[in-house]
Amino acid sequence: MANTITDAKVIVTCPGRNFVTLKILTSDGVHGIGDATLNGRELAVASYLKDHVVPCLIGRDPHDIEDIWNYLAKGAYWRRGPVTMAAIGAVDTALWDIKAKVAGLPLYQLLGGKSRSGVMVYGHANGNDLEETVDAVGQYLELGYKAVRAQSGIPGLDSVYGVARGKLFYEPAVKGAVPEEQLWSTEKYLDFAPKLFEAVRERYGFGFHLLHDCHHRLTPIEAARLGKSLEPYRLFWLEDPTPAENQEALKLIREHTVTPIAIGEIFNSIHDCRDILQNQHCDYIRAAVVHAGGITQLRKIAALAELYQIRTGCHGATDLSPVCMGAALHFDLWVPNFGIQEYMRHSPETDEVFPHAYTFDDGYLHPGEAPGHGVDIDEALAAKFPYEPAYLPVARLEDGTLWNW
Ligand code: EZ4
Ligand code: CO
Repeated sequence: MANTITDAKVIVTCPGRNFVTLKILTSDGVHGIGDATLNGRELAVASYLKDHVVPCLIGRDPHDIEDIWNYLAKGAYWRRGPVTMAAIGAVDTALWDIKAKVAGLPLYQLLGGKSRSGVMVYGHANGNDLEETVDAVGQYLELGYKAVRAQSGIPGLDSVYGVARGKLFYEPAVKGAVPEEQLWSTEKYLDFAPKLFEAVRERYGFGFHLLHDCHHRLTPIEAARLGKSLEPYRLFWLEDPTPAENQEALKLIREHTVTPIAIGEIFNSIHDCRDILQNQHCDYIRAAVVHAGGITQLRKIAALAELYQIRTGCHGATDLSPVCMGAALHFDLWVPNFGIQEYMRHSPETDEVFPHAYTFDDGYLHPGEAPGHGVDIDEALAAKFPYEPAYLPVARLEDGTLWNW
């Protein structure tokens, strides 16, 4: 009898932070898993999967990945959007996992084999002030990282994106029934940022890649000014300089600075990327397996980017589960126009719930040689960590105006 999908389970677990995982079971006894986590909107994706997607999967051939993708993406009539695409991304990842397990091969072999021996990753250095952040960069270099992102507390601001609150593992979502509110000042930030990167290069030199995330906070002309002021420190990239709804903003930034631009972690469709890629308005595209509809769509995005020498730099924060990380590493090992992979270490509890084949060595991750994407879920352990409401913060300017977090 042909292999068919017999069941699919949606598992919500909170081993320190919330994750949504889809586990697809087949008549052959092979299962595949996919990440469906959408930070702060987890239960919406869980419902989308449970109530609207799983019933449509039962009885289908798990090998028909492209057809199932189109069935879910076009067949719903209501296209795109983060909830829909995270759900489709989870199905797609689980199906690629199944196909590779049935083939007895690590997923990267099905995509076209390896294009490199390891996946260069960047770590997140952060501190409450300039000194602490500069020290934190040094700690990552000691661990062997070839690339480090630096985010720092800013004089005059209480809490800033990217800075841990006394914890080893930075986690932007805050537990509670409603989002926390934080104050933001672009003036204070723009005054401080060049001093930070000057100090980092002065201390450690230029023998490693240095990255920074603006997290959608600036206006186009402010971003142009920042890019220009950071040119002497030769960043690998400046990420999300402006909110990406207005994609023309990148053109203005480009006219003023040669600091490379990375964008796309909140994109969920190839159509979000299309104009930016075709106009060469970024240097790195950050779309991720989970939020951009899985491997099936991500590789089309990468192929379009490749035409313009734009490279990939997949989002890899802690809210993207180890399942997404595993799948991303197979993609990264294969994709011809690979740039870099973000890597925020998960907590030990999360790593225990999601046993995985990927390993870190001297600044590079490797997806491992296990058949499939090499990541599984310990359901019994996952059940011990029930969902806890948590949200990304909301930002306001000092006069109370709502801003981009
Ligand atoms: O704030 O993933 O580059 N990384 C980031 C992340 C995002 C979170 C949001 O859920 O911008 O830290
Ligand atoms: Co970012």
